[in-house]
Amino acid sequence: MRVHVAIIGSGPAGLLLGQHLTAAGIDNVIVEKQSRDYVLGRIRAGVLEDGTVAQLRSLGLADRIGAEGLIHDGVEIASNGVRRRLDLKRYSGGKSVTVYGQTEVTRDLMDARAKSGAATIYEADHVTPHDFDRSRPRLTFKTDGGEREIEADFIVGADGYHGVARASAPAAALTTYEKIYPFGWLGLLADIKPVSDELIYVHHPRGFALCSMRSKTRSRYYLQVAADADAADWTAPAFFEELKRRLDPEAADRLETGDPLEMSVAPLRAFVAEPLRFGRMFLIGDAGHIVPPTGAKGLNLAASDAYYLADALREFYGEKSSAGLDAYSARALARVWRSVRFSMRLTALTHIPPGATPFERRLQETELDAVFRSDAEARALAENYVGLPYD
Ligand code: RFL
Ligand code: PHB
Repeated sequence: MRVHVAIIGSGPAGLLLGQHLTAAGIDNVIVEKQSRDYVLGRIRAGVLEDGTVAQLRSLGLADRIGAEGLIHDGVEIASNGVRRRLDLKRYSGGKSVTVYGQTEVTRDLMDARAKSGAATIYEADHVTPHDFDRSRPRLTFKTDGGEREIEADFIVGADGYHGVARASAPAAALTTYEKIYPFGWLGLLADIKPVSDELIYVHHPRGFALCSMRSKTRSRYYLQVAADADAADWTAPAFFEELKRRLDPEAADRLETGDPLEMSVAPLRAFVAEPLRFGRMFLIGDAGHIVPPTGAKGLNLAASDAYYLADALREFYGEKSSAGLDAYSARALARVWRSVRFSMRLTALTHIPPGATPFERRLQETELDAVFRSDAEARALAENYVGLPYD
């Protein structure tokens, strides 16, 4: 098999890139380690920036997100027992975010891909990129049918943080930057009415909490827990009790409880690989970078990477110019670092690190209070939260 572009990974990054390429007449194949159902079963992001939604719309995926996505013009921030609303729309020059689950984005993209006839190979083992330092790279892998090989002009690693693409890059060509946080997030998904119409980010001496949602009847809640916490040590009643303790009395009173559909712990880390190109192999999404989830940026960065790389590949095939491909890594990384900055800052403002002193907590409260006292502070937060422009 020979294609223009072979993509490793059918998460949002790989699927979005695949749709852009198919729309431009650039043939591509996606090779994925897991099954379709496994990929769809992963509960992850929930908040989409305007730019991400605009991409989905431009690919003809406006219907379901238009009908089911929840447009949020603000978020609530609770600190020192007081919950206040940040008007995102007002402070970002009229932008909003859309609450629409990553599982739904993935499903829409998979359905569109199936309709377009573009190939996806699921349950591929030992996927390995070869010869991306030469003019004819290859992907090899194993399926039920035996050993397979795909020749391509380019390979794209959209295979997440633990993927094979970045791991295959020559060590001497790769620089990585990493911070691992000494805490994680315990997430719970349940079919209960969200405690508030908008998201609540909670700063509390017992630790950060986040009340998010997937729909008007499905809630997604998170608690800051120790880095080595095990979801199996938690029960749903214990989760809700702890969440109530971190919420203000009015929200705590309103909190509905219910049986969890999912409970899991996610570690918090920031990670950036530089560059995002190794010869004829490119990295997009979590394969190249991870941000702590506090800023809701991971999926949105996967989307901006996919957009930049699709742009560059269209230029390559359409105008026979490599300029876009040559610029891809720097262009994508500039936006990545800005989101790393924002996500780490919001994490530092809202989480209680082990051993934090009362002094540090009061300072966090004062910082969060400043958001509601200064238009400049409010604007800085809102502009980043709704999503920085694509340069
Ligand atoms: P994914 O989604 O990890 O997909 C990678 C795909 O590659 C496959 N794969 C392989 N395939 C073939 N061969 C191999 N050797 C392979 N190794 C891996 C995997 O099976 C998988 O299908 O990466 P992608 O596409 O880059 O997408 C990134 C996003 O998933 C991620 O950034 C977000 O989920 C992060 N994130 C959030 N982002 C947001 O923008 N907004 C949010 O509200 C938000 N909340 C979150 C989050 C991440 C979380 N966790 C669990 C870390 C909340 C949480 C709790
Ligand atoms: C989510 O709904 O999963 C979510 C929302 C906002 C975040 C992180 C995760 O900052």
